[in-house]
Amino acid sequence: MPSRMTPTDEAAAIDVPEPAGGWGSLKGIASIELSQAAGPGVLETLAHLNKPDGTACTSCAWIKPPTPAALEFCENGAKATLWDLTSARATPEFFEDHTVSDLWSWSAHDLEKQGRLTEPLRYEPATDRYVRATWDEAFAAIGSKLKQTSPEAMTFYASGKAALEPSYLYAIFARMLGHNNLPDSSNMCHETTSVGLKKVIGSPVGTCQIEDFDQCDAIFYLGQNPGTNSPRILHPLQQAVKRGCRIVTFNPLKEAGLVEFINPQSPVEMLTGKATRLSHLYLQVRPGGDIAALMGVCKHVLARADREPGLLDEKFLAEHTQGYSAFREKVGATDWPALEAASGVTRAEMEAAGDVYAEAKAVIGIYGMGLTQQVHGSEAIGLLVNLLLLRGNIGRPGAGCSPIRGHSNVQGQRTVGITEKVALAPVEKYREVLGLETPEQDGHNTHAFLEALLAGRNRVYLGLGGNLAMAVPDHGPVHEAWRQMDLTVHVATRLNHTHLLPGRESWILPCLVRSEEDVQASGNQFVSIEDSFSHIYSSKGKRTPASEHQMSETAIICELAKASLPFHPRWLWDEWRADYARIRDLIAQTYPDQFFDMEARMHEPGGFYRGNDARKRIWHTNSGKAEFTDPTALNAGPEGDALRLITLRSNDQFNTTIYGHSDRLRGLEGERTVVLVSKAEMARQGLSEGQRVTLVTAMEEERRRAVSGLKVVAYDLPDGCVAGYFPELNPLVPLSLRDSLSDTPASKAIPVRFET
Ligand SMILES: Nc1nc2c(c(=O)[nH]1)N[C@H]1C(S)=C(S)[C@@H](COP(=O)(O)OP(=O)(O)OC[C@H]3O[C@@H](n4cnc5c(=O)[nH]c(N)nc54)[C@H](O)[C@@H]3O)O[C@H]1N2
Ligand SMILES: Nc1nc2c(c(=O)[nH]1)N[C@H]1C(S)=C(S)[C@@H](COP(=O)(O)OP(=O)(O)OC[C@H]3O[C@@H](n4cnc5c(=O)[nH]c(N)nc54)[C@H](O)[C@@H]3O)O[C@H]1N2
Ligand SMILES: [Mo]
Repeated sequence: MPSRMTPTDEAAAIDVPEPAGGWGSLKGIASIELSQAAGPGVLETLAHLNKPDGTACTSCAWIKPPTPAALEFCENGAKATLWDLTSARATPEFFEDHTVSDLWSWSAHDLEKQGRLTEPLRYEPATDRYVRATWDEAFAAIGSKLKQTSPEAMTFYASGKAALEPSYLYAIFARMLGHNNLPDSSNMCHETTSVGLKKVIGSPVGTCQIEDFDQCDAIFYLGQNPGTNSPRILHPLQQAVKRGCRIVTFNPLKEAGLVEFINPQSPVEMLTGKATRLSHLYLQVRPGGDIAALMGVCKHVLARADREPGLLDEKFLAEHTQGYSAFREKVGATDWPALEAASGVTRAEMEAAGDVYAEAKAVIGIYGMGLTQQVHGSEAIGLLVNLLLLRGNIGRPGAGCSPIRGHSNVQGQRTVGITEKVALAPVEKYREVLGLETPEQDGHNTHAFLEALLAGRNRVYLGLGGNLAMAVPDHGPVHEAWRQMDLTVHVATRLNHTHLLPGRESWILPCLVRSEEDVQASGNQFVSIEDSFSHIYSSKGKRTPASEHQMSETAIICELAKASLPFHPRWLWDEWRADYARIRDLIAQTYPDQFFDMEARMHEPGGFYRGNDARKRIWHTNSGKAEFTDPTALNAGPEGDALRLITLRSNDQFNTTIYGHSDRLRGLEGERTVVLVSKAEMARQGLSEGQRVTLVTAMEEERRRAVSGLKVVAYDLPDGCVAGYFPELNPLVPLSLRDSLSDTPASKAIPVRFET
């Protein structure tokens, strides 16, 4: 039976500012290159990105393919790389001219624009300035403080960029000191996957491989914005569509990258401006509406199955799943009006999506932050898995579940031990290989760290990259508490606002970026990273470092550990620092099943695959089967009928790093302090375009959370929904609003109202 809406009818109705890719993306690269005045040789560096023996791009976690394109990078990758390789320098002299309080009032863009941090800096409270220090001073002072602090009062945060080698060492360093307080940027991102997907299929990561994209006939694409956040995905999506694969998108916003794409590497497409229509159906769900929308899709598939024997994979359902009948009953008992109300899409749309699903032999489910950053985010992921399970769409060619990760090594950091959960740490192997007794208490994830911080219990913070104080919810109280810590240490490449919340003692330790040459006692070093498909490959920097005083992340961790830990005959920090192959050897010994022979295998084109049992239909769940989710709510967001705010990224930012003030793919330019409102909502609220308004969090609470001075911009959004940028709107996100299973902050569907 054909779908009711044809691709052209549906997609043609969608009007977006400009296709993703194309000339616009090249202009984006050119403008940043000019404004940042990156040094000579940058084009050569870009040409090596994501090539075998080259540098793995730091921008996203999409694959480094075995047979790369001539230029295997996107606008974002180029921006991130050029931003790293700027010729601007934030030297100690710069800090002489500015107090920390003064710098606090600067914009994120202006802070980072000062360029690369060049020398270790110590905070001097008397002058409220960061001042030049030597590495020896830094390690001695930090080491002595760490020795005096009780382990449960310290937290070691990691942002998902650091490679496997420093990440592995960072995790054992924390445990050698006696704690598991190892929050990760993933706690604000795909933790919902690590916990929620694990619960239902026994795997904390996706099951697909790139070759599945050559074989699928439908892709369900939920809450991820590829044009802005992971443009290299657009190539396999385009190829799939050209083969006849149908993409069904669920997203409150009509994101340009999901509507159409011009391949910037295709001269014909560039010259003719001929874009490929990507989405066959585009369901503009309400924020959090995915649970209901997916239930609607399942309802239609189940109804068809009653008439079409063999439509469901009954054998798979019987052998491999649990909870199917309960889910079927729940779907039967939920009527269409309830699904329409909770999802914000019509029955006809859900049925059309159900037809695409039913008619596809192999289906991939893709998702991102639109699903994970919700109060019931793990249930929304569960519903996507429910849909896939109906026709056995996990664990066979062309099918599976494919979460799209953010930071380039965020998945890998978990793989090599950055986790607060003792059950996920390789406790036995640590004992055997390192003589390390892992502390028994689970540690802090990001949420628990913030609670400890607010209660005054966390005294020491060490950050391996990132900008945690700005990335988290509830800026006001968090920032106040941050300044009360005894010691804050930042291993960083550029200045950001978290550095400007010094504890009583504070240090900034400048490190190399991935594209820079890392020379240690045994010579030039490689590092390794893991992508969204669980492939591990090497990365080598070739550029001369920005400053002779910078150290690699690995070297900094080794020196900090030496300065703060007692001597142990098997803790060979000098040897590990001198030759990273020794660290890989430790990784291989600690995780022999996945990392055996790592040193040789990571150089294979495309890297080596760590494997995933769920792909083989072996389910490491409580029941030993793939588990159907019985949702507790129809909407993944919080209850109530307040307006729901989505916090978004533009293509001119990487998280809290703001390259510029353009959001080209959404046709928005010049300002980030905006709130996007539909014309209908503007009329209801009595707002006019360009007006400045205050947005407040609409929850019963002691504190009032507000952001003022936001410019009203008309934008095509579903009813009851507004949108604006992360991190500017983070003060509105209450700490309490988080996914119930994983603690991931609910940065989507935040209940808000206007105050004019
Ligand atoms: N240029 C650039 N690239 C990046 C980053 C960046 O900041 N800039 N950040 C990196 C990181 S760390 C990450 S995690 C990824 C993030 O990449 P994404 O997962 O794409 O995250 P977001 O940009 O937050 O956007 C999520 C999408 O979900 C949609 N959405 C919001 N609410 C809902 C909902 O209720 N349901 C559905 N179905 N959709 C919804 C939004 O409209 C948006 O299109 O990108 C990575 N890449
Ligand atoms: N409201 C809202 N909040 C969110 C989100 C959202 O969608 N909405 N998204 C969440 C998500 S998905 C994430 S991942 C987090 C991001 O949280 P983080 O990962 O903590 O933040 P980033 O902005 O990526 O960190 C940028 C800083 O990292 C440092 N840095 C850059 N490169 C390197 C490097 O190679 N090495 C080292 N050592 N340092 C480096 C620089 O100093 C830079 O200023 O934010 C989360 N917060
Ligand atoms: Mo992320």
